Amino acid sequence: MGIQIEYLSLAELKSQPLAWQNKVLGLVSFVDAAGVYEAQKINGQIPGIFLGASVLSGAESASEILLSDESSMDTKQPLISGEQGQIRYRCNGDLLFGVISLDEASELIITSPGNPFSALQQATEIAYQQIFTLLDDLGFPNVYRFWNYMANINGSDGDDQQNLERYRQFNIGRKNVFVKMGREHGQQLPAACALGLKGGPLTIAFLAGKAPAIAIENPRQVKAYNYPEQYGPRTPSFSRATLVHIEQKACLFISGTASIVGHETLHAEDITGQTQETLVNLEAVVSEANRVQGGAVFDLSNACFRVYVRHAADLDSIRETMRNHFSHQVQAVFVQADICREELLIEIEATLQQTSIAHAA
Ligand code: 3EB
Repeated sequence: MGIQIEYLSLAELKSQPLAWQNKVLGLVSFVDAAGVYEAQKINGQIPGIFLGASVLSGAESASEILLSDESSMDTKQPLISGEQGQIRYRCNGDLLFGVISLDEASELIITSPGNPFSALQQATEIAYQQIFTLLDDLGFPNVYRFWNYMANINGSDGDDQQNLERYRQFNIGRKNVFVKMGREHGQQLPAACALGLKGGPLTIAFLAGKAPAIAIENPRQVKAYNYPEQYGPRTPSFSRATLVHIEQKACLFISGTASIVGHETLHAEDITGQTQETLVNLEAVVSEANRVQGGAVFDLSNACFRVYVRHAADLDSIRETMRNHFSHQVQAVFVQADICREELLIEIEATLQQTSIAHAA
């Protein structure tokens, strides 16, 4: 069964008929902190994350929704919803979407004074261990995309022995599980994003499937899993995008993309420079995906962008830079979030569906 990706406002999401909700594999949605509780009541059956992140603009596409595609033949089969450990998931015959939230004060986490492992590292390990166990149990071996959100991503809460930045603690936990569970295949890591929110538990969403995925890298950037040690003792386990063919339709899941060339952050304190560099990186990832695909099936200018903005005051500059780049208004949601390097002011992600069947391989 195929996949279809839609973008809706929270109000539209709430007003969809049950028949529509029954096709939803899952969703990632931004809601002002005050709205999170209300949003969570939308449908207990749909695994979704409602992130308390201020929507600065583009609320009409604040929810990214992954639907099981109706146009395929075997659509009569209902989706299966389930829970395992702290995970809630939904799947069809080919795809599984799941979410897990772990409070760092959870009883699953040991915070005795002698424990050298920070609460965030432990939460990360528990979450990823549960995710890979579920995927092994249910037979969805390939992860296409991870969404990672955590509080205070640039802080160092003193909980860690070396007083590491929390994003680096997260990277240690993630890498430990990838290695332990045989998922650190170098070239074939999933696409991902990792953002900081004002508060809340470690929250991870994931999309996995039976079809293999092709990891896409950005020729302008060092592979993140090969970053030098200056960015932390363990490198981030993700690739720049994953290309996957689901029911003959090509999909490109583009990771959080920022103003990094080689491994270095460029344009510190320059929001226009960072936005331009990020767009060049996004274009480079899309060209690389089209090269691997063997045809121009992906077009960045048709995307719905998820734009993470560190300083709300930068919104207008970012929008202007994007308008200049694309020479037309693009669909985008802008949310306030912290990026995983202190100097980064912006990160952009997108999911692309192939624009033309004619060019398909
Ligand atoms: C970068 O390119 C920016 O740790 O999963 C982007 C996307 C970034 C995903 C992750 C980090 C992650 O290194 C940061």
